[in-house]
Amino acid sequence: MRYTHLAASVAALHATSALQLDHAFAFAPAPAVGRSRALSLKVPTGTSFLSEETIERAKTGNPIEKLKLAKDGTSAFTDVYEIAKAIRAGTLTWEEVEKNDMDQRLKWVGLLHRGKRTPGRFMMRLRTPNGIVTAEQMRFYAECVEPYGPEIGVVDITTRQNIQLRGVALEDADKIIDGLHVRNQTSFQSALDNVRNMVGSPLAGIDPAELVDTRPYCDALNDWYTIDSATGARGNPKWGNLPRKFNIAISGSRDDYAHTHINDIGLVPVAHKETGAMGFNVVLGGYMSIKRVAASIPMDLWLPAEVEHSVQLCDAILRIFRDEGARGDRQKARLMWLVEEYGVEKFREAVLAEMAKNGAKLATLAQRAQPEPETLFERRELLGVHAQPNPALVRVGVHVPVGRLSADECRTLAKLADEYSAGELRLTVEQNIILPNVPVERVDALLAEPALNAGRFSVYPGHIIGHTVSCTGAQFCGLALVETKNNADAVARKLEALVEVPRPLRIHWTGCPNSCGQVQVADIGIMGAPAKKFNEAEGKDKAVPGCDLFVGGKIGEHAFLSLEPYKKGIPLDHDDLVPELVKIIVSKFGGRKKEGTKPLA
Ligand code: SRM
Ligand code: SF4
Repeated sequence: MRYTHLAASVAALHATSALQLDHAFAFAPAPAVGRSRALSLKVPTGTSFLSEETIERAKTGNPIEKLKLAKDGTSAFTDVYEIAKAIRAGTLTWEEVEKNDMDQRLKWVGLLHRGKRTPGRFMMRLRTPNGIVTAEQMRFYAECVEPYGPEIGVVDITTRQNIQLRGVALEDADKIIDGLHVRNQTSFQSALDNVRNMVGSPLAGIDPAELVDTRPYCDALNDWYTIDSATGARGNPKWGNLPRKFNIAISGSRDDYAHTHINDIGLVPVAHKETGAMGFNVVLGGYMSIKRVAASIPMDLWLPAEVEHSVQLCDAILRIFRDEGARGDRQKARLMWLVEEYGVEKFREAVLAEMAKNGAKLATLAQRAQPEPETLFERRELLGVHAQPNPALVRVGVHVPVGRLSADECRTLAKLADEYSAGELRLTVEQNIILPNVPVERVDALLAEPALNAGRFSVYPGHIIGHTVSCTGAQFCGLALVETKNNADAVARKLEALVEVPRPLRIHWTGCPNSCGQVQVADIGIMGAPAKKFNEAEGKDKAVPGCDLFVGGKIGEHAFLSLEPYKKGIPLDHDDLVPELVKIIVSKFGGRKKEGTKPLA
């Protein structure tokens, strides 16, 4: 049986499901904003906001454009309730859900069908603005994934300081969404043609070298993007039909922990040369993909550090991108292509005109980019124990191997946060955790906790293990050429045992050229790729899982993307890969073989 999209029956179903929640998920009272979408007969869709001209281009556009015109992605805001309810009632199975809803439109509520690896099960991508989560939210994540078992019921910290829940069955999705909404979080509009998690500084508000506290910016931008201003509900049709994904990052210090250079919009904090007022230089168009990897380019605009201005800026850029961005070739649809089509100066003019139309003050718009500081600055470490402005408090960075958490581990982190950091946890784009505001007199007790010594977590994991990042890879991702997370963790441990390095060594793994694991920013990047190896039994070379290696990416001030592979087609077998990596670590990063290990081949 196929389900039908009848808004009235959806409304009835939703009303019932809100009343008949079982006790699988614990709920708190609903907050005033960010509640789940109230259903009505006539709701605007993403396409309702497009001009005739844009719709015409979409009609002859790529298959995703046609799919969105046939039925809007925003339909998922309500369909998810209908589908979940029907599956629970036994009147629908997941196999009967319309294929484009299953594999594409449900992405508008953050549900990504992992059809190739775990048919019928979803990854649910959340939005955690500035990467801040509470102990209570951590426990909720554990509760959500636990029923799916330890193999697929896991939680990942992502490279956008965000959370993904795994193993999710459709019949539970509506309850998880409601559970997130009452906790003032959402999974809405987190995948496909939507703006991703707002990335900020993981040290916001606790940093002696802070230039801007990024928290209010990330929160305001998250709400601007996901809350429908007409209804106050999560799910904003105004941005329901963009031409492509879109990334926004706000840096809070000279460290650029948010990676502004690889985001479509990056706000880089810098003081005004004459007035000394704090503000942001705006950079545009950074992105990574199979076909092209590009660092951001300066927009030559400085905005005073006011939340209102940053929302006006993003609103203007996103409106232009929504209506004018390419709807044909998806490989040429990211913001950079539109900026290049305009030319930076003309694009700047168009954005400022739009901001002025929306009420931005002219004095705000008149400023050109301000000079960035030239004094030496070393990007600071996030793991370990570090001072905060208040001498009575410290931050403690905890390594979470390749960002993967079991349900039990989520609860362990929640307990640590409750006991030592007033229930707060910070996520980093390196897929780790920071416990903020730990009282100095409690640090020894925290460092002695069994969870930080006997399990997978640690505060001092070592220069290599502690700085290994990995995308999802073949365990769950259908685009992956290789398995990444297990390999990344195992190889890091082997390298740590073999070599000493004088500083943290950032090794990033990514399972395919989409580069979700950002290999181009890494000291050493490992990207899944074809390789061949001599097969003894057959007496000839045979295709094996392999990788290309990238060397020399830089982050922070003067960031640099390593665009060309340093070496291609290395078999992923650790006997082949590890010696290659040791050679690179010794020759390029001042590494030294440890005593008692075999000499290099
Ligand atoms: Fe990504 C597509 C996972 C950060 C570039 N990314 C995917 C999909 C959705 C593909 C799929 O359907 O399976 C992956 C889901 C796998 C899964 O089951 O988790 C996926 N991307 C991830 C995550 C989870 C990697 C991780 O383990 O941390 C990251 C989630 C971030 C988040 O919380 O939203 C993730 N992806 C990135 C980044 C890094 C960043 O944002 O700094 C990039 C490069 C930056 C960028 O986007 O410019 C990135 N992902 C892509 C691309 C290439 C984009 C393009 O313009 O072509 C794709 C493919 C696409 O969009 O067509 C992609
Ligand atoms: Fe999947 Fe490729 Fe992204 Fe890794 S880089 S999560 S393999 S799309």
